[in-house]
Amino acid sequence: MNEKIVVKAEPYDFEFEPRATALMVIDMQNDFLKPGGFGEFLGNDVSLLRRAIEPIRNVLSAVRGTEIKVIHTREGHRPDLSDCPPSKLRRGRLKIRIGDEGPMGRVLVRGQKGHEIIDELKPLEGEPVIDKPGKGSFYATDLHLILQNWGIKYLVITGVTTEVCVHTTVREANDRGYECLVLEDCVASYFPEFHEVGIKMIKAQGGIFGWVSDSKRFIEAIRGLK
Ligand code: TIU
Repeated sequence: MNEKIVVKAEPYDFEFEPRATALMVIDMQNDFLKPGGFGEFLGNDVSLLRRAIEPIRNVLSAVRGTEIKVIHTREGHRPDLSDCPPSKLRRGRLKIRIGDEGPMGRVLVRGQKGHEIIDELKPLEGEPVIDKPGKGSFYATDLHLILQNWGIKYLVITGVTTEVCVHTTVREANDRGYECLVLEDCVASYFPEFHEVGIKMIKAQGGIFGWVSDSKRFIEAIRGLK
């Protein structure tokens, strides 16, 4: 479908072509959402992120079967940690660090239980999963190449955490010319005040980084695509 769809959003309506749009689900991994993972070892209450799960599930089921593409990301490292900057390893003076053995296997290491996407949001066949060593989804990954090959111009952004991996990804995407729509109830932070301000920062100044809407308004807008 070449027609544009309009979603109610701030700072003003977001218009997009479904065939040039990808839904991104960022870092919905056990390591960030479950006790005994990296998020908890950083000193956080991981239960605060669970509020995003159901809205993301609803958006995924509305999008699957339409022309809108789905792409997932995971933050983590090679088992030999050769792609983990020493600064990231040292940061926080943690008792259990990246690469150490924890209740869900080695922390933030690819192939381990903690690194996997949570059961509720498992990717389907044909939905690429981007493994990223940093906070941004574009840094040191083939995300941009995949999006270019697909002809993507618009990104609908969900995942965790609002002010860390979501924000970094939105900033990277914005500088690369993508139009980003962040669904407020589909992103979450360990710090509710950072979430609130992070969302405000995206849509301030005429949408300096992009647009903000929510799962209900987005699902309403794409009703009829299937
Ligand atoms: N995915 C992501 O946001 N990684 C983080 O480390 N987030 C924190 O908020 N710590």
